[in-house]
Amino acid sequence: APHDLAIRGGTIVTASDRFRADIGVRGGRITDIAVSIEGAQEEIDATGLLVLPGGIDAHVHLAQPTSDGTVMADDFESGTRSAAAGGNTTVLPFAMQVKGTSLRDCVTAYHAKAEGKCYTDVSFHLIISDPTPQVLGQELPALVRDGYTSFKVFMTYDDLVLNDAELLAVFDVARREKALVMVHAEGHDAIKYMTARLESEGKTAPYYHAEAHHQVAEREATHRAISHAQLTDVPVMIVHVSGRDPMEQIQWAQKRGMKVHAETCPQYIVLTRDDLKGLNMDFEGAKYVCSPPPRDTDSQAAIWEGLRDGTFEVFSSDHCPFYYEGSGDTGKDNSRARTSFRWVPNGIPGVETRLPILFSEGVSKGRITLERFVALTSTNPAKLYGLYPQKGALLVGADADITLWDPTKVATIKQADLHHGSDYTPYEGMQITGWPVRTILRGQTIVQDGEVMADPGTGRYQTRGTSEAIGRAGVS
Ligand code: DUC
Ligand code: ZN
Ligand code: ZN
Ligand code: ZN
Repeated sequence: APHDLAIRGGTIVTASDRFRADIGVRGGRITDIAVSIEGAQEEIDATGLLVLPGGIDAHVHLAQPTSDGTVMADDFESGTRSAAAGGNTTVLPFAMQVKGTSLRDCVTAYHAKAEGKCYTDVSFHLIISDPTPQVLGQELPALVRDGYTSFKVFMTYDDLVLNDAELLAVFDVARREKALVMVHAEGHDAIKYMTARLESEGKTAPYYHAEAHHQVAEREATHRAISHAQLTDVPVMIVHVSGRDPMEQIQWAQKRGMKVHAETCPQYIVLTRDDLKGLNMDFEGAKYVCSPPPRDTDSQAAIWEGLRDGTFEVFSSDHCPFYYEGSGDTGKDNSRARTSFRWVPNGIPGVETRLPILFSEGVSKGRITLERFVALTSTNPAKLYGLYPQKGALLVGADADITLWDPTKVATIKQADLHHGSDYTPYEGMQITGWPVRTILRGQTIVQDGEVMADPGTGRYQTRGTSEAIGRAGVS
């Protein structure tokens, strides 16, 4: 047979179009997209299903060490298994520089952790925590040229925060080397002030994390990041935007033609700060502690508007999984965290539920179109992070990374059904319409109906090109 694989009878959806066609695959790549194609060794009947470019989750944390003894609940094996089960074919975790160490050595260490473990393709963003002259002058430029074309900086956290001079210096390297900077925009001093004040008032339950990480602190930092980007003349990606106030700063910049891109996440459309109250202002609320925290229903409505109107180009999970219980003091529920929200690890799992949540709440409920869903979850991340058109597109010559989606399948999110390492999901009990039924990586089925069909090591590392935020081509 001329093809290794034929997918017949489905509805192909791209970032701009939908149509009925068959897909032919050979050697891991799409060779044909036509009304009807010749025979294949493996035939898949996709009648009644949507045929989507595989999900690309551009923001996940796997196997990152923490400085406080807590442990990340996913390594590259469980994290990419969970991603694949959730309809993703590529994930972009972070290779984090530990202060006082070489960035290159840190990157090498993450490759060792990922080697032979991944079910999906992977590529690393860098996290710059120690912008020494050596890092800015040699290591970072060399790494960008080696295909690590994006990096994240933090405006808060004692271990990671950069001051304004350091932010400007890193942005300047991004401009010179044509890399995309991702910014965690929350103001460190404002958070420290709020944390101390709340603690002095005896307000230590996990809920108060949401007050300490105030939206005003996010708004201020977002504007500051935008100003630094304007001065250095560099495009930026503001990640995990949580609410109306920071979003308005982004729109302010975009209206003036500044090169400001933005990402949001599932927790900002389906959770609110009230979830951090747990059952009765108790420790259960720790299950929802992430940064920035979920806001309120007004912010949820604003985020939906931004997902529709293009303010947001990327929808990622910010999968940052911790155990709730864990063993000993390694989970969210650890002895220090019981004394104050300030010690609750910041992050929630979500790589497997990202696509179902956006599909169900967005497409099934008529808030966004199918094409927008594909743009936000696959095509735009590929373009903005230098993977397009090999990834993020159903085009002849592209990798055959394909997710078959049943738009009518009704499901309830349950921890017992998920493939991640964490011992809970913040989305327990959520009703979903629309679920991925088959995930295909370079022509090979890696998950079918929730069952893992491939071996770890099937996923490969992907060197990336320059972001389209920097070149001339646009994103949709
Ligand atoms: N930032 C992230 O991107 N993820 C989890 C925690 C954080 O602060
Ligand atoms: Zn052919
Ligand atoms: Zn962050
Ligand atoms: Zn994150």
